[in-house]
Amino acid sequence: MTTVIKGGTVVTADRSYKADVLVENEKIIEIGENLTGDETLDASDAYVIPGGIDPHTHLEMPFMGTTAAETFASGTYAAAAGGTTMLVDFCLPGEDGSLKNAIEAWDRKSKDQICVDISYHMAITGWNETIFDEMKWVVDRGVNTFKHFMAYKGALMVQDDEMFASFKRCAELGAMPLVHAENGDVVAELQQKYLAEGVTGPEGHAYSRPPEVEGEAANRAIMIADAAGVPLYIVHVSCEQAHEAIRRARQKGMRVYGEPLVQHLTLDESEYFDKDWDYAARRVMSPPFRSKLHQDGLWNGLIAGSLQVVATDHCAFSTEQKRFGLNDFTQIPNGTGGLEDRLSVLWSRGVETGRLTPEEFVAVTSTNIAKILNCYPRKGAVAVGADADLVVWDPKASKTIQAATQKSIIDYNVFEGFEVNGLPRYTLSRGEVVWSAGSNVSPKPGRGKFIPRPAFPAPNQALSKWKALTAPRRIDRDPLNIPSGV
Ligand code: DUC
Ligand code: ZN
Ligand code: ZN
Ligand code: ZN
Repeated sequence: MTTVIKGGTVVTADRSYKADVLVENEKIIEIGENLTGDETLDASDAYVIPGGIDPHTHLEMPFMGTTAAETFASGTYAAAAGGTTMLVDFCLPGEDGSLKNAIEAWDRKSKDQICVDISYHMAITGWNETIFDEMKWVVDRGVNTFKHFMAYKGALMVQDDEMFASFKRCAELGAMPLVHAENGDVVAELQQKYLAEGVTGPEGHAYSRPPEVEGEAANRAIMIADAAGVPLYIVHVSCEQAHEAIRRARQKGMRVYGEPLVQHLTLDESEYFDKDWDYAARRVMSPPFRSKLHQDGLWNGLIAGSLQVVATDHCAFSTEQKRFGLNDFTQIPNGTGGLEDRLSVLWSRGVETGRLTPEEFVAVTSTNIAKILNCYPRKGAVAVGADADLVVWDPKASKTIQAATQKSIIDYNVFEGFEVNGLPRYTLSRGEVVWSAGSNVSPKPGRGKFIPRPAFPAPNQALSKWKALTAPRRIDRDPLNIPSGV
């Protein structure tokens, strides 16, 4: 069975051109003019883009005494409805601390529920020899990224020595560390200060996590990565202090990546002040929303290339769960959603406003992260041989975002009331239509696959030029040994 996507404009990270796209056996088999297939999908007046990749989600993750309410089933269906065909979810070790058990637990939870493809990042929340050993098992299992929380003191936070040890291990294994950059010690002290002053509401969350704590941690992580000789990916960059650290590091030849969230690009700190409690608490996430000045900086970073990826950190809690923190903002489960709306909000606020070109939109929502995470061009590409994860993107379709009509099972939406233009007409996951506007396609839970991402084929290079001259080169990996498939 072949499917042809007909009459559209293909948009890649490089260029746009009129072409039909032919799909068979989950892959793109031809791109050209006047193609025919057994089944035809109409792409006239629309763009054909690679399916969105959201590299930052927390589905059903146990966190802050509860569990994120978005399930693998609802989260992946919401993703498909919004044009996202792959998620990278954070796998968190349980009480036994085992990375292997954590991956197996995530497999068990996700396997029968996912309707688009997923991959994992593994969280490192402590340090010992078992973790050192298990990291190799994790990489061999197809997870080449390890996340480190520099905040959440007393829970997930790692110390600098632990982070340095883990970063060095990443370098050995051809893996890449990720960091949540906030100085957890300073945050913990500021939280106590505001509580002692009687600030108990959601605004205390924003006060206790100022941009300085993020900038300090970003700088520290960059320097530790440099010392360990490993690239670094900084998640949810929300402020100029962190952005500036990334910009400077990149300018010095360090391989450092920055990921702003669509929430930070479009919502600001006024969401926390003079609002009713539920409204503000639903928007409590870390880092908090910032001022317009920081927001402009993030947009500029996407344009300049100092920030490469737009994600969501989808970690969604119900209003009832948010109320655990009714008398104490430090107990409000941290997290917001965005999975379903990332593409349409970014298109409306980014492309329609003239800030981003359609090609840049494709780069920051799909292609760049596929390259950074080593799954390109299987994912993130409209190219012969790539997985047929494709979206027929209708730039004229519009809607008002409403929790009442979303696929996400959360009882609110932080973008409620946003008027957006640009919606998927069809979403295809490995050639299968998993979303079709106006008709009720519901993809089969469990049809999604786990996508292994092998260790980085090129040697991990020391970040600073000085060390690159003297550091031993990895010789156990052939840089031309490209993984099979595409
Ligand atoms: N920030 C959040 O808001 N939620 C999940 C984890 C995180 O770092
Ligand atoms: Zn050992
Ligand atoms: Zn985080
Ligand atoms: Zn996160």
